[in-house]
Amino acid sequence: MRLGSLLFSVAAVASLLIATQGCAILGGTDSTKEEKLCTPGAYVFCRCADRTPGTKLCKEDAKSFDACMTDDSGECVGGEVDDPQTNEPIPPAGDDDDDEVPPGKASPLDSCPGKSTAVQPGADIKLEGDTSTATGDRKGRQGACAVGAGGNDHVYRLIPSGSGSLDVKVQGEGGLDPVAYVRSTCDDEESQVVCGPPSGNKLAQFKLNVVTGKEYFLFVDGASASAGKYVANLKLTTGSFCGDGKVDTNEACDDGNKVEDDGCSNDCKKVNGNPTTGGGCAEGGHPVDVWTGQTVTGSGSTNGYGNAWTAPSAACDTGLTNNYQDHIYAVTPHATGNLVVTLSAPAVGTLPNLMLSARRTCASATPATSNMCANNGGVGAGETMTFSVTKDTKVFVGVDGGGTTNNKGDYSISFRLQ
Ligand SMILES: [Ca+2]
Ligand SMILES: [Ca+2]
Ligand SMILES: [Ca+2]
Ligand SMILES: [Ca+2]
Repeated sequence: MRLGSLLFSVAAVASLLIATQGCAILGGTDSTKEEKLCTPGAYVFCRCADRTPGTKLCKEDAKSFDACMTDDSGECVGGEVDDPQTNEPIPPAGDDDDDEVPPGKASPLDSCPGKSTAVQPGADIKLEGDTSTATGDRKGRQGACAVGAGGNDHVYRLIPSGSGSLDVKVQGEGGLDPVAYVRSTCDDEESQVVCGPPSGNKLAQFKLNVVTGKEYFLFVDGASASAGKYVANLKLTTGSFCGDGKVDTNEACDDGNKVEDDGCSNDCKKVNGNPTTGGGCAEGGHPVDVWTGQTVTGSGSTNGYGNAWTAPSAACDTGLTNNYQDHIYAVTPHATGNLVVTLSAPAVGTLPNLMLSARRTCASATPATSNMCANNGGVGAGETMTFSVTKDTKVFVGVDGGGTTNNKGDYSISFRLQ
């Protein structure tokens, strides 16, 4: 109410000034500027056509939003309408006092997607509740958190506005012996990503790497059907990690997932597998990042790809047409030096008669020099090539068929920058 009376009581000039600034920030009257509307991953206020207040998530582009959602009935009925509060940031949970649920209304804590909770880096977030009045019963996946079966629980929909390590501590009081777990999909037990098991001192805790803009569903549950009051403390410390989708120092790759052998391993160190990006220049090549003194290993196969390089290298295969299938790597060296690429036998079976070649431009073999090629051995023999690379300038490496027969198949490869 204080804001309302302020707006109506101050001088008209001041009101006009506030309004004008508001428009400039939102880009409403000055569409020539690329203004940021919001902080990616943060929640802002919105209002539904039926006047219910809601929240919506700012997307990566800082200009658009997910659908406006209400706490208790999901997506707005009839869409969203403008309101003086629209696009105002929502403070982190625990700062406001509107946690109380009107009589007769179900609490968002009791069902998926849970109570929307902004998680801002560096903020101490305190979530207090009592599961003895909860109505939903979920449990952790097989393992330490499966003891949540039978005890009612609360669910929070966490939206981090930074990437980094999220520290979660849930302290039980009275009868509650807490377990806490996080899922990536609220109503899918199998999507659990971390478990804070019960402990002797009624403290369930864990750390979890989170990515800005993604949603995480935190369950505060009771072991052995216990229920009661709890205090959950959350703190997000920003930082880079394997799985944040960005290649950091000493990472060979980072595809942001937890799938092995899809072209980037879970530890971000190996490039095993045959991703679609290895099929040719149009997809940009299978990404590999190399750092001084480090060797990146990979396993792969040319079986699943087409013949992207018909003349792999002018130096290697002068003027000849090459019909063999190939796998193209896009290698980013993080220092100027020499790149050593080695092809060797696969884990199972014999290395086919394959060759290595490299290009400075993916689509053209012309500028390649003679050392950007290795085609010396036959079936079972490895190949090695060493050539100069420039810091942050991509080079393309093709594993291709060599010789005169049907040359394709499985191999191991390594990239070393020295
Ligand atoms: Ca439960
Ligand atoms: Ca990373
Ligand atoms: Ca992966
Ligand atoms: Ca080829």
